Amino acid sequence: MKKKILTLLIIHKDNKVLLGMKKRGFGMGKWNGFGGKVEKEESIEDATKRELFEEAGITVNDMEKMGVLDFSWQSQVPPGTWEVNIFKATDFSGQPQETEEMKPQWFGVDEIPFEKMWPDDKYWFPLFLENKKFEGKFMFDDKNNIIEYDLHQQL
Ligand code: 6OG
Repeated sequence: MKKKILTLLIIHKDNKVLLGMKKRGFGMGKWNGFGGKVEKEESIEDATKRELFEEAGITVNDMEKMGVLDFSWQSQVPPGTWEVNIFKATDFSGQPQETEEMKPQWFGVDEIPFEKMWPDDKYWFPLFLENKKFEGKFMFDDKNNIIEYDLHQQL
């Protein structure tokens, strides 16, 4: 089965998170962290930083891996999995700016717009916000509803 490796980084600073409105392509119209596909011969960490700069114009030095989630779609032909590696950073350099792909915006941790995010986010975001590490998998139908999932905190 084919596996694609992707990255997702969320800045979490002073009870706020920086998300971006995806303006095109996969996930268009949803708020999400910044990220994308890991390229050949690129490390996951390098891809995470590259995507953050491309999508929001900022850079991070330190980041922490918080979780790994496998996503798959029931009717996907051929079957495959997206492995999304989720990172947190607290400090960054530069000023978040709108790009062709994303429009960044800060949200208070009590005002995260889950109804306009991927449906898996409401399951793992609470762990992320509490600095708990996690792993899991989610399967979606062709309307992006969750059919089944499994999520564990990593101790
Ligand atoms: P590009 O197509 O922009 O990379 N991603 C997901 N994020 C969440 N929260 N839930 C999902 O559930 C996701 N599936 C993919 C990974 C896509 C970006 O979207 C993330 C990448 O950061 C299905 O290159």
